[in-house]
Amino acid sequence: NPILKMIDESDSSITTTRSNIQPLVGIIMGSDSDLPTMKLCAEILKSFDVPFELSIVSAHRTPMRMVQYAKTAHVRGLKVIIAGAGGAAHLPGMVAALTPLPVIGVPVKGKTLDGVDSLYSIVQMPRGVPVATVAINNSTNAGLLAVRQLGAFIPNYLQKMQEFMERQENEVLTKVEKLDK
Ligand code: RP5
Repeated sequence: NPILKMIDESDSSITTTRSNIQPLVGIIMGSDSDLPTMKLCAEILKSFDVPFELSIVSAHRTPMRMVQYAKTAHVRGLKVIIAGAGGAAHLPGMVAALTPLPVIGVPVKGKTLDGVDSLYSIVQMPRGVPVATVAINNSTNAGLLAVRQLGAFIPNYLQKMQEFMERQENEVLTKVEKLDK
C-alpha cells in the first residue's frame, strides 16, 4: 500500500494498524496533500489504541473507489469513517450518502479561501444525510469524536476518554495555579 509506506517513511509515530487487527475507524482523504492535516487524526487514534486504516479516496479522481470503499466499510467491520478533504470537498458527504456508518468530515484548508470553501462544502449537507463536521483542519477533534462514538459501546474507550478529559482539565488547572502565584 503506497500511502501506508509513505506514512511509515515520513513519520513512524502514525504507523497504521497491522493486518492482524480489525480496524474500527477508517480515515480517508481526497489527496496525499491532505496528509499533514489528517495525520494528527491518526496520531490521536493511536494514542487511544484504536485500530484504524488510512488511505486516499478521492470523490472526483477515483469515484468508483469511493463507492466501493463506502459500500463495503460496514461489512469490513469499520464502525466510523473520518473523511478529510479540501476545496470542493465532496468526499465526506458522498461517503455519508453511501454508508450507514457515522461519517465525520474534516474540512482541510487549501491554498486559497482559508478553508472556508472546504467547511461550507462539508457542513451544508441536506436533511437525511448527516456528516459530523469538525473545525477547519481540526482532525484531532475528528479522532476524539470517533473515540467517543466507540466508547458508547466499548467500555475500554469510554474509560480512556474519561482519563483523557481529566488529564486535559488538570493541565489547564496547573496553568491557572502557576498564573495565580
Ligand atoms: C481535494 O482537493 C483534496 O482533498 C485536496 O484537499 C484538494 C487538492 O488536492 P491536490 O490537488 O493537492 O491533490 O480533493
